[in-house]
Amino acid sequence: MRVFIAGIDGYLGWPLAQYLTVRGHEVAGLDLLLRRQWVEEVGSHSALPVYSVDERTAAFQQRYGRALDFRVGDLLDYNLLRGFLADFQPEAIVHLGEMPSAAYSMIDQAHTVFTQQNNVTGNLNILWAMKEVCPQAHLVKLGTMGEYGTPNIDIPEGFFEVEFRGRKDTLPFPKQAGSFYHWSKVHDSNNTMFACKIWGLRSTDIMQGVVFGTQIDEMGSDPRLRSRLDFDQCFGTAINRFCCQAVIRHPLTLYGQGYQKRGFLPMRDSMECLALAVENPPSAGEYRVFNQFEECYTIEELAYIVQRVAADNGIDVTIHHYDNPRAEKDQHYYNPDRQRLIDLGYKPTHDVATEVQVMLVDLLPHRDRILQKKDVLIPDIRWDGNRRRSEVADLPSLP
Ligand code: USQ
Repeated sequence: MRVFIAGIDGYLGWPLAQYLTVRGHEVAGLDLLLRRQWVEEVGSHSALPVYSVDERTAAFQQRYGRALDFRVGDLLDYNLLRGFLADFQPEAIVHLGEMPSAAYSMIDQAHTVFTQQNNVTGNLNILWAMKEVCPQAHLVKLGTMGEYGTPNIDIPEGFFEVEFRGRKDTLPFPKQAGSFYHWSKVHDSNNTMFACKIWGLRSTDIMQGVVFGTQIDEMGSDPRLRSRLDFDQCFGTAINRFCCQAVIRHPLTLYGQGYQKRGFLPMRDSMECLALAVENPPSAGEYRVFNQFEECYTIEELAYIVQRVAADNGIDVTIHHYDNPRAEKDQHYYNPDRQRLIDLGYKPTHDVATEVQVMLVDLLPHRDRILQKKDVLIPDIRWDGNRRRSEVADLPSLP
């Protein structure tokens, strides 16, 4: 299939271009390279070196024997996007081209507005361009499990049957997002659902959990083909941060008690799930939702896994509870469904420890890069709007 990736330079976009190519698809993509700038803006850099677009595409050509149509450009430039899609005529569009950080969206008014304008407008541009130049294409839209929040009931895949005052209907499951970033994804979901209804577009909205990992097998050992791996408070996700902290023996930063539960999945599972979605499109006019994660864990459970695997590698690392900069429930019920991808053939790996071992081996040679920027490990962006570094909290000591 011809697959267009919006956000082809990103943490997931770059490996996905390779994964889909190996599966025989023809890939093209657009990226404004903003992720590189945002990470720099928050005072950090990727733990794994990130190569220039020319270096990345040269390595791609060498390994996969074909050129990659990777263009630097903005999704907010409608004519550029529309023209690219009109030329390429994708059968699928994977939309990974958004600002992905909850903390970044909470910095101040300007970052909130930027996040929502960038994300919502970019997605609307894709929907309009699809309608105008490739209405048969399938939009695989990256949403987030964080759209649902943490309700005190099970979380279905997008829709649920409700009975109210004696009448029944199947309705979108209520969204209770936890940051302005997560709300931008809710707005995208609503706009996408509406566009499918009125224009007959087809879309899979992926409610993805927190992704972790440094590599997929397809990349081989060429460092130019590796993805980035962030560890700052904005763009580093929990397990990625914990692994970077472990290799420099920085205490693992649990926010609050650490009982927050989320769905997590390794990068390799994320690739498989996205490919399964691409290769099994819905019918015209259908908007469907997949919850995409491997398993649910508390943050504390994950910190223990990283601590144990680090110890197996001769690295002793402690775990500290920091006062939580976010407004989120610490103890809560969490039971989301994830059946649809399994029905399409997804086999969850259930092995965080094996993946963490791979990550530690990949990160150890870059210890000095992480050490250079270790100040970004303690969060100071707070959901109450008052910027202040989190301190080690007076919480029950660990067993
Ligand atoms: N957390 C810690 N310590 C840390 C970092 C995070 O305890 O050092 C906790 C947070 O308080 C939160 C949980 O770990 O409860 C997850 O935080 P995260 O930073 O790993 O992930 P999050 O901010 O939720 O966002 C990430 C991606 C986002 C994606 C989302 C999926 O950045 O793009 O949408 O995961 S989900 O969490 O399911 O909404």
